[in-house]
Amino acid sequence: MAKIVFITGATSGFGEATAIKFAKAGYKVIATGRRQERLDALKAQLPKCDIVTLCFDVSKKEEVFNAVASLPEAYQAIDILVNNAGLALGLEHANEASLDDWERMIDTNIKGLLYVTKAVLPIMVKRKTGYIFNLGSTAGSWPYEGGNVYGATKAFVKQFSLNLRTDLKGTHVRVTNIEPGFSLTEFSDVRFKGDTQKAASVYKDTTPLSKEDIANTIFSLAELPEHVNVNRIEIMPTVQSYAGLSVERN
Ligand code: NDP
Ligand code: 8X3
Repeated sequence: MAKIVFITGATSGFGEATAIKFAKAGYKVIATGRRQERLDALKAQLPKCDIVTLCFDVSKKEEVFNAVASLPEAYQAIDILVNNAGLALGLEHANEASLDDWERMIDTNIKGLLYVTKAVLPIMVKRKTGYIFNLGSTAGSWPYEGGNVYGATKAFVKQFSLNLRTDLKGTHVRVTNIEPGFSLTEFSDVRFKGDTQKAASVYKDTTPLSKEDIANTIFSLAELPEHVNVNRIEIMPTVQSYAGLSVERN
């Protein structure tokens, strides 16, 4: 029987590429996001695949629980959850950053991920099988200027993933925190609020990870035998490496 994978943020970037990867491999895919037209386009480009779509905002608790409850019976036994929906807003230093932006990142990256997990986890625990992928980031481990709240939300995702894994002992539900570095998606368009020139400059003259690199990683982990759990995986493009600490000079 085909496994069922539920993906948040499947309208773009990692989530979209992950939906395509699993759908082409014969999984039943539940693709979700706020932009229905993108979800329709995804389904239309894969006419031979088994895809259902759900349009909801992960930061709205009721929408999340109603969406999961609305799944047709044939899609209810979710095997894999990819908690991918998320965003960064702004790159200003903390004293100049927008409090509204901070709240939206917390509402989406932290609270949204928790709502979806809470809605789906009982299905997995009841069936004593499942796999949850959370999209963390290198920003959850490595500070950078302007990463203030975005990085803090991803540090939350990392520690929540590890704690979740700990709580799930005995349930056969696996958890992996996926921690990508520098990757080309719509992430920077969103971060710089539609300033496409600024967003494009982030990826100029270098080779970031592609959305398919992350989709392939998630797919490979999902195909590992059930007795194997990769707890965290940090992935960078070869062009990216660790920076030094900064020093103020007179
Ligand atoms: P994209 O902007 O390309 O995709 C983000 C996805 O999240 C979209 O499908 C968007 O869908 C969805 N989304 C955002 N807010 C909400 C919301 N409130 N409710 C439902 N869906 C939402 O970015 P990426 O693919 O790069 O980002 C995916 C994840 O990967 C994020 O969690 C991001 O933080 C993380 N990440 C990204 C990295 C990068 O450099 N690109 C590196 C490390 C981690 P819609 O707008 O239709 O709702
Ligand atoms: C995205 C990677 O370095 O832009 O999570 O924060 S970074």
